[in-house]
Amino acid sequence: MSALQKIAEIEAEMARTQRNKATMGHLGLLKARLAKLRRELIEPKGGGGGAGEGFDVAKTGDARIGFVGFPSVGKSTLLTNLAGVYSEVAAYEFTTLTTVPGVIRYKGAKIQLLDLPGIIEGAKDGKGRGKQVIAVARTCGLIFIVLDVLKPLQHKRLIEHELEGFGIRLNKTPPNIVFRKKEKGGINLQQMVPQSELDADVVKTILAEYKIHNADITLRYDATPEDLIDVVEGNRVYIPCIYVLNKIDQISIEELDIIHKVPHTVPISAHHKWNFDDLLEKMWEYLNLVRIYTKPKGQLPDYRSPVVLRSGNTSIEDFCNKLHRTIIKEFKYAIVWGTSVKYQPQKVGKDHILQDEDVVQIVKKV
Ligand SMILES: Nc1nc2c(ncn2[C@@H]2O[C@H](COP(=O)(O)OP(=O)(O)OP(=O)(O)O)[C@@H](O)[C@H]2O)c(=O)[nH]1
Ligand SMILES: [Mg+2]
Repeated sequence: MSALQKIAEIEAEMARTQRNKATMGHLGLLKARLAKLRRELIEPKGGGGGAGEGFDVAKTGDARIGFVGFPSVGKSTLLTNLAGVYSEVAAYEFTTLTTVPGVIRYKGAKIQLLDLPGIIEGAKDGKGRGKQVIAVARTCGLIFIVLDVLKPLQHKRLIEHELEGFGIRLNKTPPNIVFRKKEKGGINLQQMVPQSELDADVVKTILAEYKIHNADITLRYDATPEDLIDVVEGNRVYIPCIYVLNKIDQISIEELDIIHKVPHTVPISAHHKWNFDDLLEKMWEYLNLVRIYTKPKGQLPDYRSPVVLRSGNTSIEDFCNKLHRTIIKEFKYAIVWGTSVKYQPQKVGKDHILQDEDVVQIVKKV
């Protein structure tokens, strides 16, 4: 039986199984088996050809955004009208057959936009070219899920499901679960809060499926079996996501009002270039980038071309490495102006954490 058939079988069994206390353990086991089979599909055994082969393009700029959606929702129209790059637009489906990159400059940062081919249902299980598309999406700092406003919610769920199946977690933070494998001592489960699903038996069943019989696990919130499986699998990527609701020229103001309230969404018309300002602003917010201005000694700061860092990687050392990899070797201290320091300016070491729009002058050893 192929992995795909096995997946279908397990999904059918899960659908048949009633959810109650008695079946919790069995369902947990099925979920773990499903996760393992999905991983097999993503990383085929025997090496040769990464999943994204042929679809990925060179990374450029400070961040990368992938456009994911069903065919004909307007991804190529959006790229063309936002970045001024030509990507073929047509009324038929699967117009775009490979990744088309574009670049925009926003607030001094260079942002790479990737127009990806349309995906179809079942991509996560290896159907169509969706597998390659989603593999590229995994490498993005932000995902735009582009939806046709006339069928947004149904499509939204399907695409989320596809991305989830590929180990992508949207607008989520990694589960706050401590998981440590050990040599011996059995399964030691600590529940800091009452658990509605993960009792000791369910946890043991799931871990046994991974042949893990000795481990410390701490659950600090009411976690789900899926959360535990994510932590055990360990290869999940957590990516922010904006739902871009396209073609709003086709609906009424009243309908727009309702749609506007869905979290993480921006309604636009790619064709008419409506509401691009909002989209760019939200994009900037979700990318969570930090701009640092350099100040050569005795000169004014260079406000035109900031060094752009990702939040979470904004130490002076990260800043130096982004400038040039040898700088850190000659580094003595840095002088910083801005919100990250108490005194203006202040002398700091390489571990100091910078904030957006700080000004930095590096002093080298002589
Ligand atoms: N009414 C309306 N039509 C649009 C809008 N944006 C795109 N379209 C139309 O939708 C159709 C599909 O647009 P594309 O940009 O090719 O869609 P796509 O998502 O790239 O499609 P694939 O490459 O096949 O995945 C074209 O006929 C576009 O003119 C919009 O804002 N309003
Ligand atoms: Mg297209």
